[in-house]
Amino acid sequence: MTFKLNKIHKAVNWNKEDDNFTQAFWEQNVKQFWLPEEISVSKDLKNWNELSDKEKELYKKVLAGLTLLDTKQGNNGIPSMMSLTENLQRKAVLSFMGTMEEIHAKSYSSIFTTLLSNGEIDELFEWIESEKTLQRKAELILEAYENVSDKKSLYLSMITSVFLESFLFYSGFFYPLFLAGQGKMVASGEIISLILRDESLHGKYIGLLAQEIHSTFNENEKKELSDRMYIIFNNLMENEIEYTNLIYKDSNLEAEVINFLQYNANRALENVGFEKYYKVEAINPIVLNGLSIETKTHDFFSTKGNGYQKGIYEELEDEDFII
Ligand code: MN3
Ligand code: MN3
Repeated sequence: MTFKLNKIHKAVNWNKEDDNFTQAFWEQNVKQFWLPEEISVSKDLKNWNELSDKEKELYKKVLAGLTLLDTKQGNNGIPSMMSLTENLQRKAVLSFMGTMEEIHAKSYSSIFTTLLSNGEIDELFEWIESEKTLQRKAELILEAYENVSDKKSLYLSMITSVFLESFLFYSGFFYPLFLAGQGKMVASGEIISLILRDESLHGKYIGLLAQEIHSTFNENEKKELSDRMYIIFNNLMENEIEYTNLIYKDSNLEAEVINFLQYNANRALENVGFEKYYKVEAINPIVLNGLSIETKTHDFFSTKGNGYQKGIYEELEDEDFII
């Protein structure tokens, strides 16, 4: 059979390093692998029944909002970035991260199925579809993810991904961290901590890829892209504040959550090589404690929750990612 090849098809070769950080990220991602089935959420049932209706309502809603974000990240964000990434080791890291997004999305359902009735779960998923600030957030993100056709749009898609993972998630993470820090809903809080640990790795990796692309643009292009980045940033923040004020109303926590969002928005900008944007107040120490990798489970990176230890993992440090 004669056959004309359209191009040369390459196979991924892990025997040499394509760059000096991707293999380290692969290893760390794989070490962090976890499944929701490893954490027994039923321990939270007693606690759950002691929460007020308003507290339950808020808890359900933050997890529902997070479910939508992880769904979009797994189904749209990662695939769109993968499609324009040429390097095969990098594609593999992104693919693994995409799988983790699906595991994150599924882990919220494992919390719901333990705590809620089928009717309540259906209602919650209907709420996701009817809540305008959530739907708008998804649209703003998809606008970047679905229009990836060249280097500039790939860059903006990566920036948006870092905003989602290092900033938008935190309006949702706040409340589980706040409760777990007071000894409430601790098992569900462990799931959130595992997700947060993954997102922090993802934000760093995609931030590095974005910075590498950024370095290839000329000054005019950099200016144009930074203007477009801040438009995306401000649109997302404006919507996030509206969302936060809505779901956290009656909790008296709105201002603290918005401050926490701004703190994480600064970290997201740093991940992509930009200066901090907000001057923030001190973060609630209960929540900050949940964020810290050194505290909570003593060695945050070596355990999978209180009393659960699958393997001995090396602690992830910023120095691991100096390129
Ligand atoms: Mn995720
Ligand atoms: Mn992620």
